[in-house]
Amino acid sequence: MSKTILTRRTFIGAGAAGASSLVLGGCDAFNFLGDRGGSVREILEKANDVTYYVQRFLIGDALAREYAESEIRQGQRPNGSTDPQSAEYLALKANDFADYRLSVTGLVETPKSYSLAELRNMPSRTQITRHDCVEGWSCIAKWTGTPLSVVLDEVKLKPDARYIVFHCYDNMGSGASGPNFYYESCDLVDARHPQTILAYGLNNQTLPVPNGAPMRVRIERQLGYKQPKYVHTIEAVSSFAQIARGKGGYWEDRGYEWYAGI
Ligand SMILES: Nc1nc2c(c(=O)[nH]1)N[C@H]1C(S)=C(S)[C@@H](COP(=O)(O)O)O[C@H]1N2
Ligand SMILES: [Mo]
Repeated sequence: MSKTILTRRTFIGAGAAGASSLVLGGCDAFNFLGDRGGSVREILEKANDVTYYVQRFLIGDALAREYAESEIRQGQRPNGSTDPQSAEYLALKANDFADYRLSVTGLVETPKSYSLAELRNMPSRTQITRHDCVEGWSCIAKWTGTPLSVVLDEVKLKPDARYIVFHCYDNMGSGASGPNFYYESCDLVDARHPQTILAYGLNNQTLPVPNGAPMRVRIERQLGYKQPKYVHTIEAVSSFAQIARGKGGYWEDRGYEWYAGI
């Protein structure tokens, strides 16, 4: 038997390192550390692309680990926005989200909108997973929701759809160009992944406001900031160029990686 035992993680690490050194293998491969200009950013973005392709190739459709009920040790720690103040959100909350509708728009054959009751009556999936925030904490929690794939099958994506964008109710702060609402996105592999759900339940309860009521998305193979809360619209797009600053997410627009695979 082979004495070289590669775990999947070290294998991915080796693959990513090899591929990254191909990207950085030009004559200025070792200059970038001292580079103060935009090229560091470009190199990091290319590295993110490489991570994305290497992970997609090696991991494919693997499931994120699921846990036992007994491994849930505390409530899901609320982070980021925990109490959105937009007028629209406050009005919905005042009526216990009875008037909430999730809109599905963009590059779809049949745009649709769903009430919470409609979402709850569709097929559901419950999973106990670990949420990892870039800030260095994690939480195991039980999430219940409608698989995004079920909704995508109903609205039928057009052939040019490449990404799914999630638009949220919370304004992260207004700037010169107006409010900056939280948003996120994923590719179609993650969108159709069996653990990608439109979650309305947390730890056997209705999803509470601090964790994204009435609906937040779980994309279990990615980091915490890829789990949008307070989602009102799902939009199928061919590129992010026209959305906010064009990087595919609120934090991505501020330098975080778009592909945040765990
Ligand atoms: N709409 C919205 N979604 C969001 C955020 C946010 O500020 N607004 N924060 C993100 C981050 S950084 C994390 S770690 C998780 C926190 O989810 P939780 O509050 O349920 O723990 O939500 C993510 N989704
Ligand atoms: Mo986070």
